[in-house]
Amino acid sequence: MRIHSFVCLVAAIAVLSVPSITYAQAKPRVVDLTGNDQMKYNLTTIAAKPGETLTVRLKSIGTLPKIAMGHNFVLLAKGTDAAAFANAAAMAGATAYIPAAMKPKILAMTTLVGPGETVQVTFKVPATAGSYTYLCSFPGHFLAGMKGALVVK
Ligand SMILES: [Cu+2]
Repeated sequence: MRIHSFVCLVAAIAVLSVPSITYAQAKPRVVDLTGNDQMKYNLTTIAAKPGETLTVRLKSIGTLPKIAMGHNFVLLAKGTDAAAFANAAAMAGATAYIPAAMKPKILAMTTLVGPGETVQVTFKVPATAGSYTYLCSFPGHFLAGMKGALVVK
């Protein structure tokens, strides 16, 4: 019994003294995206490498309240009908303008931001080259041009 306790103690010390693990992987590349009261992003194209880890940081630089001028970043799977997504999103106020039925089409997304707020999402860029639409799903914003393309190559 005493030997068992001693072994446990040694094991516990061994676990506690393991240095914190450091990862060789580089930090995600950060892309700063803004949204304004004119329903526009500052970037309509984001270039990326296949499979890279990207952090999209979205800041609302407008002054209108979130309930009237919320913004988000929603990246859609290749081949998704962005207009249909935006239409469905406009009806999905109860779920912060994210249509539940179309969630499988979303590759990455942030929550909604209001004036001065910043949110971010970190995700793995698709391995397949091509153009992936991102948009703000707040009602009317896609139609007003709040969209862009993640160009993977
Ligand atoms: Cu918006």
